Amino acid sequence: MTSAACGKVTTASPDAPTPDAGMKPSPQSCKALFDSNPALSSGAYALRTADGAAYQAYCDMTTDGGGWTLVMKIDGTAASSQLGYDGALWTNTATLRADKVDTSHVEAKYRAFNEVAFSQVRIVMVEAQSSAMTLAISASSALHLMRGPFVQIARPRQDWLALLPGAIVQPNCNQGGINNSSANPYVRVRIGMIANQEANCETPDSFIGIGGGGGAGNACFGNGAFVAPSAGSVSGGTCNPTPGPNHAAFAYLYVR
Ligand SMILES: [Ca+2]
Repeated sequence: MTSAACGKVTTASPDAPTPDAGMKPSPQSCKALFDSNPALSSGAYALRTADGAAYQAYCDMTTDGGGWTLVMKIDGTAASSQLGYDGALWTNTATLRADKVDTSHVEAKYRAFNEVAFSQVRIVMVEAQSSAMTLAISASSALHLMRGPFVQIARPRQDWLALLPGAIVQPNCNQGGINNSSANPYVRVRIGMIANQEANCETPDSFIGIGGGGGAGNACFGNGAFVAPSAGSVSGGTCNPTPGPNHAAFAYLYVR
């Protein structure tokens, strides 16, 4: 006996795959996939949008409970990085190297950034070693979150600094958040903490996080055409009472 399933003719026998297997809609997130089968290994999987369109995403199925969807990779070590604070990719629907679905150190923005709803964000920062931080933030997509206003994230200063061992920022302000913005000549960061030498958050000259930017024309950096790393930390130059180097890192942005 034969039956048509998903356009394919299937012969029913004990060895044949069940006709339903090919018709099961792919999940909308790595978390949904993980929940359906926690034994899956990390790698590229087919997800679908709310409208049913299929696309590929990288799923981390083992770290910190598994079920993490990789939405962006930010190369703070590259002068050509497109993911600094003012990069259009943070707030538009375009993707970047979305066909390269893996964890290689190549900057990318996946369709999952625009599509996957979540209640947690995980930042992984890689320099000499790899460190991670998980934030409790809910949104219908990373795109929706980044298109929105500033969202404060109340975490201790040392939690942010732990992302990048050896990172130095100024002593005050210590304001963590999403779209953590101030205009030039001060600094800004898409997801991270800003800091200041004054006892307020009005003139921050340092940050740690991803989507870094600002600082052009800042006297603390010599009034020049300063370019902040898109992932890493900026110490505040001569406006840090305990100055130190800036750090450029490679970063992963996951959601779950
Ligand atoms: Ca300042």
